[in-house]
Amino acid sequence: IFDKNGDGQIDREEFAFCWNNWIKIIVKPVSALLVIDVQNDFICGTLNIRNCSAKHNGEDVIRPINELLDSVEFDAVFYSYDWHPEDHVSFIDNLHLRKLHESSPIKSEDAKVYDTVIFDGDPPMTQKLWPRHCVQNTWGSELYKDLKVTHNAVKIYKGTNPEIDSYSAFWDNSRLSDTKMETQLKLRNVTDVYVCGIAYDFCVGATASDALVSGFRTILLDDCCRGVDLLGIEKMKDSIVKNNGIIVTSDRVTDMTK
Ligand code: VGL
Ligand code: ZN
Repeated sequence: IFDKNGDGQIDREEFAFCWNNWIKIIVKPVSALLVIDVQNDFICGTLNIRNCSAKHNGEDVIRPINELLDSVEFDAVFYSYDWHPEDHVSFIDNLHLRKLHESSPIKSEDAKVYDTVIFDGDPPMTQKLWPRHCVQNTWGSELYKDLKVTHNAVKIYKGTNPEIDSYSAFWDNSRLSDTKMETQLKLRNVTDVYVCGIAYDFCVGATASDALVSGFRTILLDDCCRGVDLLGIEKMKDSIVKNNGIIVTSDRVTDMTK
């Protein structure tokens, strides 16, 4: 089935047949779609990714994600929220609240948005500085209005500790506390996670990486992601593939289940 014509392509129709009649029955995949941080601030608010170097439009993820939700029956759908308190460490306008470590490459008075600094602490902590975004219970942290939210939605909140940033929807960046994402996935016997959302090179990539570490079959939906920096996106994709993740466009998922 896998390469009948010797052209590196699989026979789609035959694969779909085998998938539905054999593979699914033997492997018993339980699927979850992880929709990462599809929130106002990243699409049209204070951290609008259009202002970042890749010049991506976050709104582009809405149509393919909604199509996926309409055509594929995921066993679970998770929506993560970047969910920061007012005094969060990642906000550039909170820089005056904390002390930088002497090894920080950039001093407080010179720091600009998107710079990386090192905060004082034990151990000292590297942090990229972002505009104030996704403050808890504000418009900016709400999901974008056109995104479909399913009846079986599980909501995951991250970045709630003012002192620690959290890109991954599983763990904070210092790996001190988890969000219950893994617990909630395991509770539902999920084996396969499909990951999409914003920002590809930050929260989406970090979530996919952690999903692989936790042993989930991990499928990144390339056309359902938008990011900050083109080189960052390429590096993130390389790292996901090196760690046995799969990157496909969403039509590969919708086709297979028709
Ligand atoms: C994110 C930057 C800061 C993201 C969150 O969701 O990718 N990026 N906080
Ligand atoms: Zn954030």
